[in-house]
Amino acid sequence: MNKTIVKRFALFYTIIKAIFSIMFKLRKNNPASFRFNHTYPADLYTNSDGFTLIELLLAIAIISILSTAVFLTLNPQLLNKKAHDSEQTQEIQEIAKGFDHYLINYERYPTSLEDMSTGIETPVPLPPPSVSAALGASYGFRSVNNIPRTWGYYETSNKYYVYDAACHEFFTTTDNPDTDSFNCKNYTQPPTPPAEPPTLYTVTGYIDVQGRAVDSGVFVVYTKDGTHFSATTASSGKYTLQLASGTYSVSADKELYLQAQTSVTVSGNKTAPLTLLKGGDANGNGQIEDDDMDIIDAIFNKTCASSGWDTRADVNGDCVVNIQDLALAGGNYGLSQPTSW
Ligand SMILES: [Ca+2]
Ligand SMILES: [Ca+2]
Repeated sequence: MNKTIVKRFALFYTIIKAIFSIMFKLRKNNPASFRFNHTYPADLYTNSDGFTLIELLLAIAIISILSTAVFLTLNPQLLNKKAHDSEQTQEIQEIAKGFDHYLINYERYPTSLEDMSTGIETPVPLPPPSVSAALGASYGFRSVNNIPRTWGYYETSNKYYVYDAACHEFFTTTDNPDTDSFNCKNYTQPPTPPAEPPTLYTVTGYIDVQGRAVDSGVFVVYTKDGTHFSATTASSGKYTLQLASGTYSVSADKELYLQAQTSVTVSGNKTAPLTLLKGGDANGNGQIEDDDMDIIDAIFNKTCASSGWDTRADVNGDCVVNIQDLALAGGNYGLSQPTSW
């Protein structure tokens, strides 16, 4: 029981005791002063074995006044509410212990009903269908004062404690969720530790550009999970990338050449397989056909200094369109991209 209440009862008892003590003394010293009517027969008020009627009435009146005062002071409604809040707080603390266990075991607070069911040492029972229906769903979104919240629940003493996963806040479904909400500041989700950076491996590869002594300018792209990693070849045709382990789809592109594709699995430092880019796609449409042959034919034997020069016809990039360009395109005639690696 509340200490203040005990003190008040003790005070109340002391006052009553003092009143009776005074009454006894007064009566003993001057019995006549406590008699209401001196015309009463002597045996009605001279009896010294007990109290007279007026004494009892006086005592009852004083007790009533004091009782009312004490009753009003104690305010049973407020006491009931305090007891109710105390009970809720105790239960919440029990739940909180469960959450602390969860934190210790999983290094985070639960964020869903499943988490709560599996993470708290005492399994959380599922609510009866009537409660599920009242709440709207087993868990999910619920509007509290038009504010949507995610929530779970915890059943105890036939009450359902709603757990707001968004701010890790508890409140009861039987009370006003806002006025009886419990501050969740002690349940702030710890920040997610930064992910360990993946180990990177050096991937080296070479691209051979058909018909050219210098193999630079090939755009190589490794793609995994929608993320692209690219490099451009040096004059030797070499490219280097730093990549995490995994399987990548790989493409190599160069103007006038057909795109080559393959896939490469990285699990350590490695050299990717060599490929040969096949040339002759003068019009850049991804296949080598009559149109490309016509573009080469149109300026056959011209150099890059000639009037009417067309870079598209110089497949091997040596500043002259001759039999070598025609042979490259002719040799690849009919191919289309992507070519195999
Ligand atoms: Ca073409
Ligand atoms: Ca050429």
